This record gives sequence, structure tokens and C-alpha cells, in this order.
Amino acid sequence: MLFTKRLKDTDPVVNSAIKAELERQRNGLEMIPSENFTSLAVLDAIGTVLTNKYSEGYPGKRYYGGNENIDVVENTAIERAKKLFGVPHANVQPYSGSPANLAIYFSVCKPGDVIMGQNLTDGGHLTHGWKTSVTGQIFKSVPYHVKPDGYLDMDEVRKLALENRPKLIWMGSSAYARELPFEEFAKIADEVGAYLVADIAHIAGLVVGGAHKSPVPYAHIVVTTTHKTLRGPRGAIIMVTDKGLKKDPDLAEKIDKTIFPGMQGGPHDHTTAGIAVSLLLASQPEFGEYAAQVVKNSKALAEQLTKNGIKLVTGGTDNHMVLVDLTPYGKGLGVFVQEALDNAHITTNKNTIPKDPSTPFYPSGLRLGTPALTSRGMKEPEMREIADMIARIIGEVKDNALPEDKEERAKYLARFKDEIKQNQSVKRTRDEVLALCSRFPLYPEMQV
Ligand code: DSN
Repeated sequence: MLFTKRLKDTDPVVNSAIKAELERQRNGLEMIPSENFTSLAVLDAIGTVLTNKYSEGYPGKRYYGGNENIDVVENTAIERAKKLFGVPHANVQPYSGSPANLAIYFSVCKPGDVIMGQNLTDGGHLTHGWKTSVTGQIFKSVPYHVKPDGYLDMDEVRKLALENRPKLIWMGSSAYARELPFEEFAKIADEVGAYLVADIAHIAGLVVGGAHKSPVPYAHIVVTTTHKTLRGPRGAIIMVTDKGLKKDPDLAEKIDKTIFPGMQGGPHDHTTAGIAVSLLLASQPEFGEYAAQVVKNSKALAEQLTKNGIKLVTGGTDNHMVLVDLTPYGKGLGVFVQEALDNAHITTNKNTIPKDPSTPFYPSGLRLGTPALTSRGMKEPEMREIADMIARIIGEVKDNALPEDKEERAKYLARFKDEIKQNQSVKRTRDEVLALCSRFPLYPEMQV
């Protein structure tokens, strides 16, 4: 297991940081929607001798000897992914979401080609063409947006696609609380002859658990990370659909070649083992119950926040996340709310909202998610309790205003960070959080 005398004796610094992190996870409410608690079986698989092996290539076609066991692991992961998502091809080697997405670009596009993705500040992913990502520099990125009501503006997507004739269109978000309209995207992509790629990193667990529509009938390529709602280790999977193979029979081969030898060297075989285990767990009936509960929890959280007078982008949620709009109290308030919640042991992240009047570093929104809380066993009553706590903390900090001047801002924030530690309401909330956490123990089998 994780906490052996060996690690403590060999490296007390790293050992104590890991212990402290376990305590932090145990004694806090983890509400970053892209995080989760993986199973002990996955942790067992990734902490193994598989990390010792080089296996460049693919099962049966390796550049190194001694890969007979690794082939079993990788073939198992591939077959489970194909079956679970219902696709003819899966590559389980991408190190994580960003390299997976880069590999997709380089499989179907050339530098300078037009691509379209959801604008970052409208809830999109960095790697879908945002200006500070290489993807926004190598390719001609035409971002699409959400409407004033917060929902995707599909009329704009079509208009931009007809005007710009993209080679690739991304669908998928990192801060969008509504079901993705895969079918509408597919009509547009087919009309302009673009590759349609579904990045389901956030919702993969909901898709396989039956709590969100699957993109597989609509997209040519589906990509996901494995550590979010899917509850696996950090990694990614790229899948080619039947529709993708119909458009280009060589698509699967192109993707495999771009991953290796195009972009990556030896796969992380220990991670592949963890992915295989998580796919097995995700195929079991309990995982469907988990996915449904994630969404029920998210809806309960949204309803109770709304009852408390908190404004939400789109007014609610269909998935695992809720995006809070803090602009009724001013601009750039996300940093204050995140800091105060951190002090109350509620971990969230400040996030831009559509048409944010502030900047991505000092945004005016807050992103909340239920995947990790649901993994701990929490249900609707706990979500309502937590929503009341979050609303209370927002009430405590809403009158702060972020100074425009850089030096003033730094001083103001430093003072705020000091003062919020002493805030009685924050202290009271922290006590409530600790009591709640003790009712839902995390990794009780792990001895420290
Ligand atoms: N960084 C991940 C997230 O938090 O949403 C993926 O974009």
C-alpha cells in the first residue's frame, strides 16, 4: 500500500507531502468538476513494476523485447474501451488530454488549417484553439460562443463553419453545464465536410454510465481523459468511430502513427494498467448508478444555490457541474470566493463566465462539480447542505472589489487572504465541513 515504512525511511519529505495530501483530500469537500477519487484497485495497478518497462510500438509490434505481459495489459485496455464506448478503434497510449488533442490535429490537419472550437471564456478547452495554446498558433482558430442565456449558439457555429470551411470542429467543454448537442454539430460538420471531434473528457463517465447522450454515432473521433468522471488514473484515450472510418478508412492508422512515433515515445504502461482497471469498473452496473447520482447531486446543488439567490450560468445544469455567475456583486470576485472556500476546506476553482467583464486570472465565476463528492457517497441532502455553506461564504465576501491598479490589487488580496482566515463564518463553515467529511470517510482502508 501507499504508506510503507520504506518510503518514509527513504524519503521523508515526499512521504510526508503525500500523507498531508491524503489528509487534505479526506478533510475537505473536493468540488473541482474535473477531479475525482480513483479506486484503490486503480491505485494498486499504477504503483507497480509496469513503470519499469519500455514498450514503444503497439501490442505485437514493439521495438523492445520482453513485452508479452505489457501486450496483455494494453490489449485488455483497448478491448474494454472499444466495448464500453462502442467504437471500432481505441488508442490508450496518450499521456494525457493535451497530447491526445495535439495528436488528433496532426492526424487530420496541416499547420495553418482552419479549426473551430468553443471559445475558452465561453466554457471551451484550452487545446481547442485558444490563443495562448500552441493549437491557437499553429492552426487558424475560429472560436464559437454561447448566447446571452449561456447555451451554445448553434446558429453562430453554422454561420462560422459555412464562412470559414474548417477542417476540424471540436465539440466538448470544460465549463458548460448543459447537455452537448452532438446531433446539431454533426449536421454542420457534415455540411462543410469537416472532421467532427468530441472531446468528452469531462463527461466520459456520464456517457458510459448512461447519464449523458453518447457522441459516438455523430463524431468521427472521440477523445477523453481517463481521470475525471471516468474515475481512472491520469491518461487519455483516442477513439475512432464507424463514421470516422467511413470518412477516412486510414483514420485509425493515422492516429496511431501520430501518437507513436509521431509525438510520443514509450507508453506509460502502469497507467495503461490503471486505465484497464477503471474501464472494467465503469462497465459494471454500479457505475451507472454512480453516473446518475452525479447528475442528481449536481441538480440538487444548483437548485439549492438558486434558492439562496445565487445566479447560475444557464440557470441550472444537465451534467456534473454548476457554473456560478458572481457578476451581480461586481467583477473579478472569483478569486475572493475561491480563497474563502479554501479556508473552509471546500475546494473549487474560480472560472471565467461568458462575456466575463474581468480576466481569466481574475474571473467573475466559480466552477463547482459533484463527481468527487458522489464518489464519497454523498447524495442530495448533503448537496443542499453544501449549497447553503457556499452561499453563506459568497455572502461573506461579495462586497470586496478588486482594485484595477496592479500594486493596489496585490496589497488588497494579501490583506484579504490574511483577514479571511479569522472570519467567524468561514471558521464555522470549516467545522461543518469537517463534520460532514467524517460521515463519509475517504479511503478508510489506507493506513497512514
Ligand atoms: N484542465 C481540465 C479542467 O479542469 O477542465 C480540462 O480542461
